[in-house]
Amino acid sequence: MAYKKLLVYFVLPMLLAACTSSPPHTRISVNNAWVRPAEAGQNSAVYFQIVNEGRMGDVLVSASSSIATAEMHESVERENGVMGMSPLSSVDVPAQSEVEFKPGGMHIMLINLTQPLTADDSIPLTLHFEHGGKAVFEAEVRSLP
Ligand SMILES: [Cu+2]
Repeated sequence: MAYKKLLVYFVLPMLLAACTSSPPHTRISVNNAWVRPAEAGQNSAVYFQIVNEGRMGDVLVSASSSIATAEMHESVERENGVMGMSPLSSVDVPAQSEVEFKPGGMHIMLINLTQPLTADDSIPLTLHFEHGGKAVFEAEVRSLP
């Protein structure tokens, strides 16, 4: 009798937890993605917000695109006041937070586009996270400032 109670109260909940807690450590979504228009052979920049509604932080480790080389960049002001860009090796996305990629800040640089980006088109992009796997989304081509 005591053994059966133990099974119900301890072993079953543990089994259920093991089944339901598999992959999603993090709940990541990518919103409002847009990319600047550009000609084939040129570069462009992608902007978006990453929202992590999960209880665990995650780390953006890379980006990839089927139509260009994709790098994570941050715009920085150099000592002489000229704006430049630095590559980022990773970007922290803490639990319950929103991280914004925006003009003048972080962006995904698309280098040497294999096709032109024309207003109202959209292009696929993939972000790779340390824990949450990858997020695949579309960025709309927009000529915003
Ligand atoms: Cu850049």
